[in-house]
Amino acid sequence: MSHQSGTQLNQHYIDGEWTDGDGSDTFASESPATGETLAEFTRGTEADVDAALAAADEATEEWRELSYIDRAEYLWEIYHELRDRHQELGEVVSKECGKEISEGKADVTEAWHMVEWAAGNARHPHGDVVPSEVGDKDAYMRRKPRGVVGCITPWNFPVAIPFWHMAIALVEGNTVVWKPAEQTPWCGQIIAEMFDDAGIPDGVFNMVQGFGDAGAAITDDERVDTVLFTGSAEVGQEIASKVGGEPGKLAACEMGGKNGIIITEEADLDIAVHSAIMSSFKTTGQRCVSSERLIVHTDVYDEFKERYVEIAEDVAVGDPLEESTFMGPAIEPEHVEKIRKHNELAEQEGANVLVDRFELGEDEIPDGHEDGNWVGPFVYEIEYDTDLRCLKEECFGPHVALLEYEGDIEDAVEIHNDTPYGLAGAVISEDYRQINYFRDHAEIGLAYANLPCIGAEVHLPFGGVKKSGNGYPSAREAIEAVTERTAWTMNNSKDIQMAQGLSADITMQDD
Ligand code: UN1
Repeated sequence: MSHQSGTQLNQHYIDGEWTDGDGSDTFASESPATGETLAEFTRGTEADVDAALAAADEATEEWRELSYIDRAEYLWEIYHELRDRHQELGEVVSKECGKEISEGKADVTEAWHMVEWAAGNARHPHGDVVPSEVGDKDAYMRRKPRGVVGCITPWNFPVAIPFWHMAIALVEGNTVVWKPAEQTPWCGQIIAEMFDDAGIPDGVFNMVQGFGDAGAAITDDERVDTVLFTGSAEVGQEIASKVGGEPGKLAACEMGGKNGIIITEEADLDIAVHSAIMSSFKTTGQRCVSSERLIVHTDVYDEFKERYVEIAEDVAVGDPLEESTFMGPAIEPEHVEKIRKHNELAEQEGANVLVDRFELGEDEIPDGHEDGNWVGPFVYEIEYDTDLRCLKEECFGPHVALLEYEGDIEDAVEIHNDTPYGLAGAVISEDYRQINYFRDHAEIGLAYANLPCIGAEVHLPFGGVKKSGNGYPSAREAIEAVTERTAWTMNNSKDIQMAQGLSADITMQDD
């Protein structure tokens, strides 16, 4: 059982030990739904990160000597614990990050799916047998762990995303230094306890609780070989550009989106409304795959608008632990302010506001939750213009633009692609030609047809293009970011024969 919540100060996990670390500052995990303190944590310093990196560095040699299958055994322990504690951990997720309970539990399910994928993959081939141009040569692609992997994870999937990063990094033979999001340290604590319970060797897994300064100390350190980051575009870009300047170091960053759904004149409007509501308001719009733009054909615009607005006016905001809740609170007061600014920006840019539940009525806020970070849907229509900031900047909240278009799917996709981001999107249509046009031309990493643009499964690549990512999505592709490839060629003959017709003759001066 976890020694989390309550008055006790929770610690870092470094080199197989729980430790207060070097600093004296502490911070609290606060419930977004009530404002109450859930637990207290020590705040990591550069010295703590230094100790964690030293431990991770030291542990690499022994860890990489284990077989894939032996490394995966530690993850299987965690897999079972995640499953056994599904309800309990789902509730912790909902309490700490405010997602309603089905989402809290889905976060834990997504975590064990990723652990299952990574640990199961230990028994699958990890390289290629490659034909050589020369008959007597054997050629292979082999993989080696990169070494120390620094993981920086966001609050909105506080159990799933840490495992996207760490399950794969560890099974592939790397050691890890992880900083959980400062908003969800309790989830971080429980995950660290699971690694401790699983008996993972000292130094292989390390967790430092803290803020951006601790994260920067991880990403800046030369002992880190790969940085895995999921979070905001601002921080991701900073990490990617800094790390890009350091030879031999790699950053795999997954960032946000300004995701769009196209609803064509051939759409089934039941599917359209359902998909759009899910994509806009699940997780209170705080998924990197949430949709903030609905691009709707003029022929179906009025009917879609009426049906969508009716639900957005009424969708249940409330206590995340109640099953009847659709939207929980926003993560923190600063984020409520950010959402307010985005709503105001849309109004300044000429939005016609259709739903404004930013300030919820007293009767909409559950009893005893008056200090929560409550926000409701904000829906507006605006004439598409490429210069509008409200159509380009990610709000990360329940803030949605309706854009009416005329013409064909080509016109809709042009509007769809007119953002600096490229993470997720959907097309709603009964016409396969329109669907396939979207599939082939939408500039995104996660594309859906007749579905919401949220809810990707873990064994698919997850990542975006343009400002949304730099090309190492989770699951199979994340292996590229945490391993080195070796081209291994071996001669079976006593003669040396070269590829490309290169002469292997050594000629002497008097030949
Ligand atoms: C995120 O939005 O930050 O596809 C991650 C999904 C989830 C992951 C979302 N599997 O909605």
